[in-house]
Amino acid sequence: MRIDIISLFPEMFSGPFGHSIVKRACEADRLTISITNPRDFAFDKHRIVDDSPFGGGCGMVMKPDPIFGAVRSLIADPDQRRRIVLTCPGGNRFDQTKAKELAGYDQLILICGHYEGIDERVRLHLVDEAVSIGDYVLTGGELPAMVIADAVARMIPGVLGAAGGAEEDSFYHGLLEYPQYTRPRAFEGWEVPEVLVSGDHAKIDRWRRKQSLKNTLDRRPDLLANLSLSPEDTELLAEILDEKAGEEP
Ligand code: 21W
Repeated sequence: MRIDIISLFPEMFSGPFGHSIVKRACEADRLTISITNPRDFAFDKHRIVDDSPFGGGCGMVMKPDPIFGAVRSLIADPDQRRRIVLTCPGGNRFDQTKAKELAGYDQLILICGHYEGIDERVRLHLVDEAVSIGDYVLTGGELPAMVIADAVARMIPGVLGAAGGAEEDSFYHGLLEYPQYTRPRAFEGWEVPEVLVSGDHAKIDRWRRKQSLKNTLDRRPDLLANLSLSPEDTELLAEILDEKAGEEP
């Protein structure tokens, strides 16, 4: 897969993409990440990429032509499966389902907005979809693009090594994760749950599934509402509810 990021601040990406699994994915040739600066597609004397808004108002708006030029320069094969995504505070909320969906394309082009916004013709005539990473205000689309690229990269088959597949993730199966422990077995008097050192793997699986269900019920009941539970899950949930009834008489 190829991820192209269009940004006026290419330096911002060297840190995050110089580390972590994204770097390993690139080294393994599963993924190519490339940053393109729209300024390289501004052909006036001062290479201007922004201008004041028509109709008045404060702040600057990104001009459409450098962004169209940058995107067009990145389209090598018109028949490729490609998605052009604009990072935008008002876009569709990015989530794990979207990450998985975007990982299915051959090429993902992420356009980072900056300043007060982008000329609307980019959204109307260039972009397939606008995406937000949550309800808080950032200074630009660069951090969102990094978040999206990271989440998409780890969904590419073969990118996650033996150390933890995406199949085990929280959200992947719709539940929160179970608690994890490592050595020492007793730390400052706090012991690791007995079941985890029992060696009984069926029992351990059942305990973990129950903890996942309990965490989800306690902290994100909205996630449970959207799941179809197996008969074992239903049984575990009944146990959890029984235990709760016992705790709060
Ligand atoms: C913040 C851009 C505020 C524009 C019309 C009139 C991308 C983001 C961003 C930013 C405004 C994302 C206006 C979560 C985010 C992003 C920068 C407001 C003012 N419009 N996800 N006046 N949060 N943020 N525009 O901030 O580009 S994805």
